[in-house]
Amino acid sequence: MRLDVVSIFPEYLAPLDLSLIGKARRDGLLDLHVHDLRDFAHDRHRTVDDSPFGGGAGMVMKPEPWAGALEHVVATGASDAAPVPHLLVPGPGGVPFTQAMAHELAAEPWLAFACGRYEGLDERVYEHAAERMRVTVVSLGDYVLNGGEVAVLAVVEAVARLLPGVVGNAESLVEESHEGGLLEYPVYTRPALWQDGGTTREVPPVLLSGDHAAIARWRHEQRVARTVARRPDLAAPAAAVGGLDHLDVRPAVPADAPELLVLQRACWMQEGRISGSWHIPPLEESLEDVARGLGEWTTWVVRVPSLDGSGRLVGSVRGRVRPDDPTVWETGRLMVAPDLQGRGLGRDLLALAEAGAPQSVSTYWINTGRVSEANIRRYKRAGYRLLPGEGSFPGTVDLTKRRR
Ligand code: JD8
Repeated sequence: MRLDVVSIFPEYLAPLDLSLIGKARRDGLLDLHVHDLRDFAHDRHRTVDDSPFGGGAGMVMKPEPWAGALEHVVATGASDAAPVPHLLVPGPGGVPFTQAMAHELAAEPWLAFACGRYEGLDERVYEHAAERMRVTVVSLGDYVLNGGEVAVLAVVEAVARLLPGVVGNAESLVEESHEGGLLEYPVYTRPALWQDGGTTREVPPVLLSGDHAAIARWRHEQRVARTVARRPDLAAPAAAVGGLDHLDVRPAVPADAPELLVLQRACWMQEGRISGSWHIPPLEESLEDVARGLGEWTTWVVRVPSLDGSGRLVGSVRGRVRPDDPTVWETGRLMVAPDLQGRGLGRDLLALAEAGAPQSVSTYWINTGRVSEANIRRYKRAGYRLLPGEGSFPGTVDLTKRRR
């Protein structure tokens, strides 16, 4: 991978000579070039900034030196594989830099970085560059730095360490924070018993057990617990990755009714939109209807793990023996929060509901909108057979499955 960095403080990028990145450069895994912007300011004082049009504090970076610098980068780095670089311009208003973006950038042959200073670059520099190459304004985080160099150091390190051969043991890349959405687990090394002054500090015994399955389970639980405690914003998607196993599943209680009403309204909007009718029970039911339903059906709720059980309600399903036929188990209100769909939670919830059926049951029954092709495909994949004709409610179809 080729990297070009343009800055008025090229020495700021010296840390990229050190450690793994420095070694990767010496091993030819990384072709990094740092350029001084002032080399492209041709006046006696090599001026790169000027006062802002419209007034205001600070100075703005002039466009001409940037145009010259970018022209030089393209001229010296172009190849058939990559005639122009992907230009990344750090800025507090940019797209948040994430591990996912790091993976995307690590797949590219050539990245260039424009390090701004002062109040930023003349806006026409972005227009000029965008006419010649892909431009992404990227932010390191929601705080203000004095320039782009620190962001470039972070982005280059996060991207370069994903390149094959840069980090010796690639396996260690897998279990890191933000890989798979969970934070990292706690780590320990010798001594197993640390005499810390008057305190003897132990290592969790499971780590000394040699039971790799138990160690893996403990480490995953630690990752979920840390994520829930420190980054609840990451918890839901992360916890949902492994289906229901890492989510908080429990029988519903009356206090769940309000959140259930909200979730069912959100989940049936899709069916209402594609069926062209909002007259669907889950969309018309009142809070009282939902609360009454909790008394008539066995209902499960799924929450994001939290320290006090008040994690976000992200899924639910209910089941009951058909009032007039004890051999039939009806499953209903199977719902997964829209932002967490597509991770297998629906499949797991259906299995959970079926597992709740008493011995008398020999047939599973479920109903969905005639237009809900995705649901019908999902239930067929789960072994259900579509019954011909109109379902038990207008505009719906019934599906059944023999209990094995
Ligand atoms: C580039 C100039 C300073 C910013 C006036 C302070 C990134 N996460 C981030 N925070 N700040 C930056 C960043 C700041 C920069 C430049 C990146 C170029 N400044 C400016 C606007 C307000 N001064 C950043 N990535």
